[in-house]
Amino acid sequence: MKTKSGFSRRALIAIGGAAMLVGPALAQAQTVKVGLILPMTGPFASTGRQIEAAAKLYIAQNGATVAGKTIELVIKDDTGTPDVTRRIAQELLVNDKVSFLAGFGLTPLAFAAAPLATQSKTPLIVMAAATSSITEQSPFVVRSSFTLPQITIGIADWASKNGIKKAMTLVSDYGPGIDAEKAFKERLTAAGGEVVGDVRVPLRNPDFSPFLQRVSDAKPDALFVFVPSGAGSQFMKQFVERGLDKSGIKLIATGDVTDDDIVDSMGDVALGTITTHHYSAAHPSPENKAFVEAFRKAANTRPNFMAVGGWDGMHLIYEALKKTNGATDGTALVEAMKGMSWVSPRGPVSIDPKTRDIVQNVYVRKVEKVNGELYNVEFSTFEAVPDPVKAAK
Ligand code: VNL
Repeated sequence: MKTKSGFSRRALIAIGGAAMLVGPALAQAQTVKVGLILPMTGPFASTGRQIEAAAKLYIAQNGATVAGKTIELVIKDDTGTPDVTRRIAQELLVNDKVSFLAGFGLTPLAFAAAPLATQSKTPLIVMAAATSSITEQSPFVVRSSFTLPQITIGIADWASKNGIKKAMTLVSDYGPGIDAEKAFKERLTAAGGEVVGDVRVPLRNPDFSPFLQRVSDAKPDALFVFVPSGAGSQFMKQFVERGLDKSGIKLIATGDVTDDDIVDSMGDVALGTITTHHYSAAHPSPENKAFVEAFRKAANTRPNFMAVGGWDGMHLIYEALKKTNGATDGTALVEAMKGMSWVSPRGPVSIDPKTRDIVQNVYVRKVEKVNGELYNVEFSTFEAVPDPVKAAK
């Protein structure tokens, strides 16, 4: 029996059935999932909040569709615990079938997930963690944050050019701190300076005061500090409690210490602190002004360097998908990211095709008051700096 359309009823039922089978499969293929694993609770929750807000803002501003695919963020809280990161990454790969793993607030978390990226051939975008060796843990790791050696050599250069002969170092006792300590020491020593004392403090709940007493007694020209994003407030409080702000010992640091998220709440004791870093909310470019304004509207706070890592990580994902015409083969996506360059809110950046690390400007900054708020005001630039550890290999 023929229907009005000329097809037999049976044929129509067959076509309908096929459409029902193909329909959901097609709809699913149109969605590309990004598994965003972040510390949303615990001591590093500010990192998670900043990256989440930036990734959502990127999608809001650029649209959820790229190369015919709909981007869907699947956000998971790893609480900053490596075992949790690994389990979540596994679930995202197996159950959610994500095409990208992204986030990674701290070095041990990136290390925990990297083997899974290799096994599953999934791009893993490191938006925060900054130990040099992370990109060597898997050929599928691409980094949109920075490395500690990359930003530390600049402050060592600034120190030796500004009359600092004897310095002490204070770092968190894990990957990025050890990277920072080594880079600072090597660079200052090569320029004829000397590190006369070094200390490593625990990552969690550090008590800086016993060490700060030693610094006060030794009276070096400068104290160089690295602590991760968020921990700078506690450091600055104890620095003042020990009277070190009035000791004549110059405080120099990586920009992690005077993080935009907390610098204003540190108060005037932070004024004059010299740091080097790849991002300041006060970076004077039109791209950054637009970014800061939109971020403030969306998240009701100032973006910090974690936010910019999240923003540029999403940019990498979008641009790689454009290059593959929406194909989600992991190897092709990583290849597409290699050598990519763009203008970030932080300034011009590119992905080193050999190391998959980000090449970027490193700025020397001073904490100053701008319109009544404390900011890291940039006053000189080292251009297009690669990760120096891998550049030397
Ligand atoms: C790391 C490096 C984490 C720098 C940070 O903040 C940071 C890391 C949470 O690699 O663990 O500012």
